[in-house]
Amino acid sequence: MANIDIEQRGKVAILTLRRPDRRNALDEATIAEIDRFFDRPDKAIRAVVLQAEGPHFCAGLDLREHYELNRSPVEFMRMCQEWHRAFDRMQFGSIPVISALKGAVVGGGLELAAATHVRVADRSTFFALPEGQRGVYTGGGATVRVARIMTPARLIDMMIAARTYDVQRGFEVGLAHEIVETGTAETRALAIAEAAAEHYDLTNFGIITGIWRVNDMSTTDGLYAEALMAGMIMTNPNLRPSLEAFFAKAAPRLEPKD
Ligand code: 1HE
Repeated sequence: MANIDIEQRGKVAILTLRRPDRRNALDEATIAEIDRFFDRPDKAIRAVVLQAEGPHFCAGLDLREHYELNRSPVEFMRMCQEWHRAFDRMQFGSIPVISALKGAVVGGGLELAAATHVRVADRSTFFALPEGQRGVYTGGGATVRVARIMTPARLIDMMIAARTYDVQRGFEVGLAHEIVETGTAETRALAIAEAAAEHYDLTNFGIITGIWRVNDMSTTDGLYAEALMAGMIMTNPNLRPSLEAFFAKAAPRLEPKD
């Protein structure tokens, strides 16, 4: 792929956005590459790291391409649907995706990050939706995904009051799940991905495909769906060795850590 580098390391695929000259802005080709990867990932892949070249994670929609294509409303709406399809495949694809954030995570870059399941951010990270200031509008799912993470009220405030959140503020509202020293987000994301790749695949399936969907349902439907998923997972024969390790006090101890 031209815009995304894909490296497979055991059960983990490392996807690297590689348009640093444009601050990894998302053009049509990059979205198509993301879509293609998440449409049919290799069966051996059990977790993904999403990272970026250069000092910034992603500057959002490629504004130059947008300017040059001079899209009609329908063309732009179709483009948004392509973004939604690619990001949905990532969010609901049953494989954990760990993003390594740094520098700008803005506009469509924040929309991309919001479709990942674990967000590790180094201290250089900042989050913004400069849509109000630039007279543009989110089209890659922020009004749904980012709103759900940090509340619709904060999303509106961020866009109207043109706020840029530093990494600490982003962490406090759920945009980042962990803050690490500058330059180390990729290493930490890889460690999380390698551990997640060892989870039972059915458990990861339930976590990734189930939890957001259940939260779109009524209480009754959600609890029913949870019981169905739990019935599949909790009766899986693979669970028995894990419980036996716990009884033998051979399982990792739960203790507070990041
Ligand atoms: C770009 C883009 C881009 C940089 N599209 N080319 N997103 C934005 O409004 C963010 C726009 N970008 C920025 O605010 C800044 O570039 C950054 C804060 C991300 C980085 O600043 P800096 O000083 O490191 O870089 P720079 O000098 O601003 O940019 C370097 C080059 O990248 C420059 O090109 P050059 O030819 O002059 O070297 C920039 O033009 C280019 N560049 N960002 C195209 N986004 C589905 S809708 C989603 C809604 C949106 O995402 S709207 C976009 C929001």
